[in-house]
Amino acid sequence: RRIVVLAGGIGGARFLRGLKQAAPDAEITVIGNTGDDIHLHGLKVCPDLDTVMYTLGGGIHEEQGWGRADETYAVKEELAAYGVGPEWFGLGDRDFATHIVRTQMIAAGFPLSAVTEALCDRWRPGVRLLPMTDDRVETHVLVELPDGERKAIHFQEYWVRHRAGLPAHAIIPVGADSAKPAPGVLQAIADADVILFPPSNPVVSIGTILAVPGIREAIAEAGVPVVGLSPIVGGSPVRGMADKVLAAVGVESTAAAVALHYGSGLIDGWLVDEVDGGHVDAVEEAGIRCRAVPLMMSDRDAAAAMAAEALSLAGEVR
Ligand code: GDP
Ligand code: FO1
Ligand code: CA
Repeated sequence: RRIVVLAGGIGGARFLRGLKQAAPDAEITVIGNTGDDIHLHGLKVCPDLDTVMYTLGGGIHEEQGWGRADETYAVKEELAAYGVGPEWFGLGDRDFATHIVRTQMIAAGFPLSAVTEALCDRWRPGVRLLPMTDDRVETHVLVELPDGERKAIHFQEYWVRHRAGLPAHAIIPVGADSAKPAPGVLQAIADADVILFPPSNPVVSIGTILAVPGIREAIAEAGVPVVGLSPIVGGSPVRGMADKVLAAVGVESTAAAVALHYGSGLIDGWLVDEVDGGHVDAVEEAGIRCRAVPLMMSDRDAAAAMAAEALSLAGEVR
């Protein structure tokens, strides 16, 4: 069975770990968000691709959910001693090596998809990890500063530096409209038996992947079940500040509103958490098959049970 998963960082990675356990024989292709990517110290950093690669490859800092286990920050401290920031972004020593290899290969002419494959030769994530595009796409956020001025800042500055604490008026995936899906992306979608949207951020993770021309259309035309899982439980994100970016695109932070935001033209099935059982009817009325099941990825088994529910729902639609 061929499964395609659109993934951001933590929510996507932990779900994928469960999916691998629930469907050990499946051929899983992951289309990863690269809108979070940022250039720092001349290096290209791909937080979501790395989170998936490290989580599935056993190198992730488990509690933090991003970055490497057993990390140290000597390089960051030395840079700071030169007055070189940003001080608000924590690049660790072990992680730096990944960005050095990536940047070196890109400078040598390799596309990001080939670089990601090379990095995965070390980590062996057990899935085929494809960036959504080889082209440069950077999510920017139109924020309002305390003096009332509006300006667009990089998503990482909004998310990590300001903790999504500035009023956000728009989310702009800069470069997406002229980006092309990376090699293999459209083919994987066309060949899929099931397409899954893990409980990743609907706006800045899955929304950005869908903003690459051709990807949304390919999913709609694949003619296979598309099932998503809600990242919103009980009216709030399980982790992070997804409610802030949902508000910026005019979507309420409820499990039902996120399903309707994707819409019945895109998804056929939707899982909400048990506490959101009251939202099932609203989702079904919109033409999306919906079930309430436990959606907290407290451990690998819980994530695997969620993946099994998603595959079971996929078997019921279409
Ligand atoms: P990021 O790129 O690291 O922000 O990760 P993703 O975009 O893949 O996922 C972020 C989303 O995962 C957040 O909006 C969380 O609400 C959601 N999330 C994290 N852990 C869980 C969980 O255990 N259950 C559910 N349902 N959602 C989760
Ligand atoms: N998140 C933080 O909250 N603070 C950090 O200092 C930070 C550094 C960092 C370095 C590499 C990396 O791959 C991810 C990192 N993240 C950090 C997480 C990440 O940038 C964001 O949580 C996601 O991009 C949001 O989706
Ligand atoms: Ca992300």
